[in-house]
This record gives sequence, C-alpha cells and structure tokens, in this order.
Amino acid sequence: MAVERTYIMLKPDCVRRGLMGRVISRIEDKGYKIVDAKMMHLTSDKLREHYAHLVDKPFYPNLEAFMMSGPVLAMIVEGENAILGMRNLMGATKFEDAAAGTIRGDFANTTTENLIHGSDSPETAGAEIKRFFG
Ligand code: IDP
Ligand code: MG
Repeated sequence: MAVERTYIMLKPDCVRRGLMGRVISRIEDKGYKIVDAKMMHLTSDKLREHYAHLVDKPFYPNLEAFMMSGPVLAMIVEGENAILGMRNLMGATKFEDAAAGTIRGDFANTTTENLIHGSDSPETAGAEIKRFFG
C-alpha cells in the first residue's frame, strides 16, 4: 500500500447534469483528498494527446466533440492506492458493464458520456497530472 496521486476529470455531462457535488462526495466518502482542482475547457490538441490510444477509433470524433461540449473539472486526488481505488469507484468503461454502486453504474447511460475519467496506472497518473496541472 502506498499513498498515490491520480488524475480525475469530471466530464462535461457530469458538469451539465449538476452531478459534480454527488460525485465529489463519493470520492471524499471513500477517504480520498482532493489536493487540486480547476474548471477547464479542453482543446482538440490536448484531447488528441490525452486520448492518443483512441484517436484511430471510429467513435473518436464523437468523443472529442463531447469532451469539448462544455467545461470539465480537472482534479488531483490523493489517497492509499488511489489509482486503482478510483478506477473501482468509477466502474467499467462500458456503461452496461458498470456495476450498480459505482459512479458510472449509477449515473451513466451511454459509454461516451460516462461522467468521469481516472488514470489507469502510476505511469499514466504521472503523465496526466503533468499534462493538466503542469
Ligand atoms: P476509461 O475512461 O474507462 O479509461 P478508455 O478506454 O480509456 O476508458 O476510453 C476513454 C473514453 O473514451 C471512455 O471513458 C469513453 O468516454 C470513451 N469510449 C471508450 N470506448 C468507447 C466506445 O466503445 N464507444 C464510445 N465511447 C467510448
Ligand atoms: Mg482510459
């Protein structure tokens, strides 16, 4: 076990639907600390870097348009095993696979608009924190 920092982003659907408070409460209920946060508008360039593993997928244009459709809340979240712990709180990528009780399982009804991003490894957490917080 180790204290980790992970990059969490509440996506435009979460902001638009007024669910930020409820999602942040789940993160805080788990005992994680929000050590930095800012509202941002993402650019196409930033998204192509962030989603480099997906730019060739047929759904990428739709994903990029969605991620630019409104502000996001970028956060650094800290806690014991926070990288995997946040992935577990978030739930599976595909909304139909996301278990009840997870953020996506309880609030998402499409795969693109699935409320929240979280880093998937220590390497991506480091790179994403640098990408969005410098
Ligand atoms: P993750 O967000 O659970 O880490 P990734 O595979 O990294 O999942 O995909 C990034 C984001 O791209 C997802 O959160 C979702 O918004 C979108 N996405 C992934 N796969 C699909 C798909 O098959 N159809 C539509 N959107 C997708
Ligand atoms: Mg991912």
